[in-house]
Amino acid sequence: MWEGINPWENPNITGENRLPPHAYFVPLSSREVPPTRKSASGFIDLNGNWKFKLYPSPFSVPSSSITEYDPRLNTVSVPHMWQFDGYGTLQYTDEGYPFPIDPPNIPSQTPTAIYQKKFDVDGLDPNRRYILRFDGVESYFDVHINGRYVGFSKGSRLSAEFDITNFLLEKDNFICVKVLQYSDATYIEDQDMWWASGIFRDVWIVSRPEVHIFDFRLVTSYLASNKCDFSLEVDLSDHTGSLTVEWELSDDAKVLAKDRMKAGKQFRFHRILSDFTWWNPEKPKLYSLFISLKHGGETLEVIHHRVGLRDIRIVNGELRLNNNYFKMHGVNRHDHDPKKGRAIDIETAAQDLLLMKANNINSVRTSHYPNDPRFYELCDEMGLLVIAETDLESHGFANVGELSRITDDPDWEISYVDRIERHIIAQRNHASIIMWSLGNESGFGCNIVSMYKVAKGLDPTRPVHYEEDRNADVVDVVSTMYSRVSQMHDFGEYPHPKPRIICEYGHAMGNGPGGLAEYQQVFNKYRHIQGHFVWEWIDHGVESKDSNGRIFYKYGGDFGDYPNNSNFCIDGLVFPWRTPSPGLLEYKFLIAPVEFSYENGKLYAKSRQWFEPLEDLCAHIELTRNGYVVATSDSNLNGLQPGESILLETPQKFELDNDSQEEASLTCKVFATANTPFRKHGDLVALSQFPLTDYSPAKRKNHRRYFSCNRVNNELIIHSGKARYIFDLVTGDLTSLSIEHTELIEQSPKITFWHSLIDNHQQEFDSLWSPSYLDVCQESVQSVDYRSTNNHCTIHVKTRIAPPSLDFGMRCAYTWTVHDNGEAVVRVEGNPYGSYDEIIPRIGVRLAVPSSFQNINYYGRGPGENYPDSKAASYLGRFSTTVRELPTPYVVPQDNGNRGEIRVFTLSNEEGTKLSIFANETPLNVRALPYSDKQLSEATHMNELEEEDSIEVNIDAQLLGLGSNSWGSEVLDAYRVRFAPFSHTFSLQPSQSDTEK
Ligand code: IPT
Repeated sequence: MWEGINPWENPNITGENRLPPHAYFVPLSSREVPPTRKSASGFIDLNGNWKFKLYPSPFSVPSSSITEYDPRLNTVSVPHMWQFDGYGTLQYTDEGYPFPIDPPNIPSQTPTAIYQKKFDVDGLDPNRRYILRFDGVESYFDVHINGRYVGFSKGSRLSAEFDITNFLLEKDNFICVKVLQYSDATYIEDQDMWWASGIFRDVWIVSRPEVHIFDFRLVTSYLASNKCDFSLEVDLSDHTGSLTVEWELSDDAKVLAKDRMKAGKQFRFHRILSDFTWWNPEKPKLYSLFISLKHGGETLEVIHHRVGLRDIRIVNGELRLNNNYFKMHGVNRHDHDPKKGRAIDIETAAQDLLLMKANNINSVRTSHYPNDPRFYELCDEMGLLVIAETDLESHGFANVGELSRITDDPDWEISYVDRIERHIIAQRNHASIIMWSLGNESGFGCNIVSMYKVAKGLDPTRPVHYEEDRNADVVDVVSTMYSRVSQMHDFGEYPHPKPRIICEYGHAMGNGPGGLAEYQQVFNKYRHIQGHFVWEWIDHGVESKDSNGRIFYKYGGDFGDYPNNSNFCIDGLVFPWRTPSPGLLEYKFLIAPVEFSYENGKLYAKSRQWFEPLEDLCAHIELTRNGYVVATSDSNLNGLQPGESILLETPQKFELDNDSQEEASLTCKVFATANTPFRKHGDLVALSQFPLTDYSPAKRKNHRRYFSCNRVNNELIIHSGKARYIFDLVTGDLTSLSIEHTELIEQSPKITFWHSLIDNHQQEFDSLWSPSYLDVCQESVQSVDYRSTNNHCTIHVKTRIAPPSLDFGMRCAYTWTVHDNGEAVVRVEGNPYGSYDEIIPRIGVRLAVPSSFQNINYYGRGPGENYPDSKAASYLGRFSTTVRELPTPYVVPQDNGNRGEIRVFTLSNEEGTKLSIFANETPLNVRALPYSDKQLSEATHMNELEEEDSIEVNIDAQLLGLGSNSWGSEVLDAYRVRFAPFSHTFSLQPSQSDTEK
């Protein structure tokens, strides 16, 4: 042990007795055994139960912990993070360190855990080496076996191995691992995520022959479309004259290459392959490589690796895969499980990757640290391009205005370089990894330059990424974060000599992101932009149960943690329970492999794949008339080459009667026609719609009925057929709307500019809305008049809507016209006064109906939630749903559930009584939720929402887009709503099933 300085406060040493890094593989006894961890030679699984005790400080751990197994300690199940098991406290910060900045020192009171376990080594063989392997321990740990110190390691998300041969007994071995929550390494492990610690990935032992395969390295390069240069280097752990290395590259059909060589320590092989299939993300063809170590005829050891033959390089400032231009449609992914944090199991990680593929995503950035080594095998197999980032982020120094403090300090060079070295050496044989990333948000300085040099030395073949080398002076790819659409446009228009990506954008916090379509147009337009990665994949919510047994998800501050960044970690495209949010569906259809265009009556489908012809896809085109499908046609898309377009057959044309006020559109859907690992037959893969006519309001029944209008005291009672409207002539409110004694209105329509704040509008709230009290505007009625004839009655209500304490507001008017067909046309108007002319969340009305009106039928954009700047996953059609199904369960309650471009939205009860909301001059945005906007505003977690006795309906003529300004793009101008003069109408029509006939 290092004397004097605590090893956990010394960045000059990252480990002791840790074996040098090598490629990740599983040593096997022969080619016949399955190539899995469990069948590794001498495999001992040290996952599972360990004795555990948490101390407040490394200095309070008794020395007996290392020498004496204590069966009375609590049991935990490894891998785990102890804070998720109820020990210590979870804390969430985006960038702030949880302790005072004083590198390399950490608090003396750093929580420290003791893990103890007993294990046997059946058939302990003195002629073999026993290797103990940790795939991830956070942050510092030291290992002791049978009371003797083995070594220590840092680098939480990098694997560490120790040769423990000389420590082992056949029976009853005692291993003790001491883990510190923080160490000097914490200063460079400051990613935006939960502070949590423990042995969070697998722990296992394998045994190896005395001389064994220590490492191997393969490089595959493009020579011509059918020629690949394949080179393989194999290193043994020691020099030998008698051992043979033999290898074979094959698939089920044939052997592509094989060779053998005797004697030596390092073996180099080289082949030109022909008649093979290249690996790419669209067809991730893999071959099996077996490397055997032999002594005479006896096999000592075999390792197996799945090889993708592929070449990545930069040609004329462009990234090319197998000499092919491509774009990365990606996401940033953290390891997160709502019950286990970063101790996510590999099956769940695989589920993430399948879900990405199912949503047309072809790339993933492992933000901001290496994953379980098997993660890259899954990416090879499923076909995902990986930006493989190493475990480095010193973001907390930004809080003291010196982001680069240790990044530019040579005293930290060893620590920095160690992280890229161990990462690259472990993962460099994977086809899926097409770029290394030196880390995230650590400023710039000499240590980045050293990392780059080491990276290039270890792997000259792959480009290196690091976003904070802002102009790519050193690294190979120029990258930015959260650049706005206009800036991306400029980047595309005036290309940098190096290929460009945007490594983070589209901050998916809460409801959103909006504005992805505009980004995608720019990405698609410019060759120079080769990748875009949405921030981020999953919400980091922590699953909890309330006293009523309802599940909800906690975030920063919910554990009494302070300081914290609240729900800034709830910013994923998938919910913590791993189902897609509307944001993921939006992204899916923007990056779909098929793009439709409709010009001069001709419909084209274009393949947006980069490498392979389309396969197992069929276009299904629907001709709709007033939202009803009237004709369809199907076209096989198989065989369409990358970038190629075909003219599609469209459904038989029908004659549009120009006077009939009918709407027609072509809805283009692409369906999967076969089951694949990530798609089921019938899955919707791409979606577009082209209107064939202009907007026209939906038609309604126009039967004239019995009509009367009477004033009784301060009430105006209007009968129109079976419908009865009652207006209060003092307040101007519609106090009752009934049909055959069934009440339809619980709350009169009220002009509103507000809805429950969505996370992506927080900055507008802080800078504009909160100081203007826009959320607590008051309405004051100024006059109520009415006029009636024998077939209609008009009620005119003048009000003023304005915030308290300030002197601006809106002079408003409601004009109700109740007709003798039962319909009420409502016009709402407003004229602002005073100084406020900024953006606002909406202009519309809010009303409420009784909770029995659960059924919803609408003609508008569906089937899912959509907002003006997030509508790629929806199309104009007729849809049915219920009030209970309409809301989207955001972890932090906020406005949701909107359906745009509504022509008619009908709520009905079980008896068939209906209230229809019709659009007139322009289509509407409508949402109907089982709880009030007030509840949505006040609730901080999803379990707090309670269904109410009424259903609140927002009817908006104008609705602010979502944007992604919780950390990114403001709402684009086209989707802004201003506090400006307005005039809109909609209609209410009560009816009963039978009266419709
Ligand atoms: C950027 C970080 O790289 C990422 O980890 C995450 O924190 C994201 O922002 C916001 O959710 S950097 C930015 C916060 C300066």
